[in-house]
Amino acid sequence: MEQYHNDGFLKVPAQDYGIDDQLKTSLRQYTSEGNLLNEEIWRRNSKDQGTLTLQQSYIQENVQAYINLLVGSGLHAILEQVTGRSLFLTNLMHLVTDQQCRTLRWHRDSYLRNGSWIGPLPPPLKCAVYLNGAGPDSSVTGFIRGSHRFDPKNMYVDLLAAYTLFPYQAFQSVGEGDVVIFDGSILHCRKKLKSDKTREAIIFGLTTHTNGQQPYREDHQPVIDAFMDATGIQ
Ligand SMILES: O=C(O)CCC(=O)C(=O)O
Repeated sequence: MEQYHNDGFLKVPAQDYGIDDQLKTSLRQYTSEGNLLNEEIWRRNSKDQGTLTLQQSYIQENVQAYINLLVGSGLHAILEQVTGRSLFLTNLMHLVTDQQCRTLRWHRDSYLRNGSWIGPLPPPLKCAVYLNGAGPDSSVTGFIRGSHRFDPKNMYVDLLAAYTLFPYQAFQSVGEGDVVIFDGSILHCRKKLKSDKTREAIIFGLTTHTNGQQPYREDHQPVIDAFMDATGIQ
């Protein structure tokens, strides 16, 4: 718990929660090469530097597998224990990063500028499940350790810090099914792929109050409903 609060991110190894081969197979049922080329199923998201993104209708078709991953596996309970907060699902993305994707530069999901908050408020908690592992050469999410505790409230100082604070940069290696949870107000990035191994990840967004789910309801209602049913929250 202390490490998460100090660093702003924490790795949870696959063996610490209940992900098994059956669940992995179910989650990867649309990831064949043929399907990845089918724009009905996977679409390149220009805002996310060309990352292949599974369309929401397929996430909804397989919603129980995603909820089993988050809730049934015990992962959600670990997230609450580590952060010391109640956490409510807002959205989820299933992403494949390949050679065509560009670098997603250093950014924070939520930050204060000129007295106004930009991005979700309160800042989200993100939970990335790396289905086929990742590392410094295969587009693992990178962080500036501890930067969630330091917001200079100035875009230029922030970016300068991100590109110069090398000792604080963290690009870890993660295995199949390993999870990294991170505070959405931390400086984070995703570098261009430098190997032939594509990266496949599911990223859950969570908030600390059910009010925070409101802006996501239009696009993610079935996923939010399934999460609320599985956790027994009214
Ligand atoms: O795909 C990644 O590793 C980065 C994701 C990201 O920036 C985010 O979820 O806010």
